[in-house]
Amino acid sequence: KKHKSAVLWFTGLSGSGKSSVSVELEKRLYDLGVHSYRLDGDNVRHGLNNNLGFSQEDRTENIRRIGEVSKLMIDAGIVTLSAFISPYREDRDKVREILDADEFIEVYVKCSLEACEERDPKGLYKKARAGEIKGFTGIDDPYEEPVNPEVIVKTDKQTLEESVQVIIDYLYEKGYL
Ligand code: GGZ
Repeated sequence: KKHKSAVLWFTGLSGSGKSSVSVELEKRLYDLGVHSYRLDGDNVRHGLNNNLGFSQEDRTENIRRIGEVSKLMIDAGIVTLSAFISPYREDRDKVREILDADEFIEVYVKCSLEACEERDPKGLYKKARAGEIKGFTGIDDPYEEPVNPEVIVKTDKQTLEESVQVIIDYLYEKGYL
């Protein structure tokens, strides 16, 4: 299947649905015969980036390395799905800058803090509120919303299927698929 490779850069709060949306999108791409690969905390923060924590410096370095890995994957012809909070606009923009203009598709996984906190799948918000985790994004650490993301999915207002379809539609409309 012919496609144009790029990175779909998912950004959003913890619990916003970055993983769920990217996992479901990965399945859809597989069914379309498109070679894709998902980068997330499980395969990056536990390996390549296992020396990094959650200070501003470490988050910045986390995103820089993931950007470089994404660039390599794109060069290998793979549609790359990167799902990290990536809370700093400047860090995301730097990834955009090392890629060709049409290789960086910023997908803002938008979800209110209230809804993320309500979901709290790992109990991390509860811990952050209790002061057991310091510097938790959205609680006592910043999240800078994208200004002009290529795609916005609203996971507190759409179903998972609807969110994925919005992205698939974008990819067809812009000629990636
Ligand atoms: C935010 C944290 C923190 C702090 C641990 N702040 O919901 P999760 O668990 O699975 O996703 C979060 C993940 C964030 O890692 P990223 O690599 O995406 O972050 S960044 O892009 O900012 O570098 C959360 C968990 O790690 N986690 N401590 N303090 N999220």
